[in-house]
Amino acid sequence: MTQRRLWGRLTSVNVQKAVWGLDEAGLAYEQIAAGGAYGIVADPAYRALNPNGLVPTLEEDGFVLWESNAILRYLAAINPGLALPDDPRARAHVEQWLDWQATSFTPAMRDAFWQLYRSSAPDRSVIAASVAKTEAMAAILDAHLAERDYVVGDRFGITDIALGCAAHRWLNLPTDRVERPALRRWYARLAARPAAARALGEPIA
Ligand SMILES: N[C@@H](CCC(=O)N[C@@H](CS)C(=O)NCC(=O)O)C(=O)O
Repeated sequence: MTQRRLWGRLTSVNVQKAVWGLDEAGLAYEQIAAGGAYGIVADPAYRALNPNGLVPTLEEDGFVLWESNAILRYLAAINPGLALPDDPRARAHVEQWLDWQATSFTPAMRDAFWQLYRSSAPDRSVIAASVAKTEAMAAILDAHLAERDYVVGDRFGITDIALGCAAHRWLNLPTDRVERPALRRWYARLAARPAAARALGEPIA
């Protein structure tokens, strides 16, 4: 039987993605809390697995994989329930939204998150600038979701996991937000999935 381990603390948005993917795929795994207050990520043994010293890292027998969206793509490749669309254009849309999550949506809220949770003297102007950037991203996602139930195609997939975890952080950030009805409906649809319980049941920090 495959020995599967996921390294990472559940309060990490990137670990939440991997946990949700594994739970959707119905795969058994041992989760080892690492990163943040749990440490471990600076240990030479962990660095040998993941030289970035970041979480998550997936280990399956001798196979090691880091980068949360790469982990989601891998889980899609080995699990028919999460399979990527065969059609090249639909697949390109999966890639587009995964990249957008990693390079646009999540980075936009990073400064607000760090000021609110990690700074002893939060800078209101930095928070406001980050919130304004994230509102622009949330407006894009809300407009996209006004026309559909899931991010790509007509069924749940790994783009919903990646963006759902980012939305979990955004919707729980202790700040004012513009109400986005389609984004809210989609997030509620995702949160109702039994396999989302661990990932979306966590506090965001
Ligand atoms: N691009 C990486 C980013 C990983 C990352 O930045 N992880 C953060 C937590 S969200 C981390 O490990 N921070 C250090 C720590 O938790 O000790 C991914 O998507 O997996």
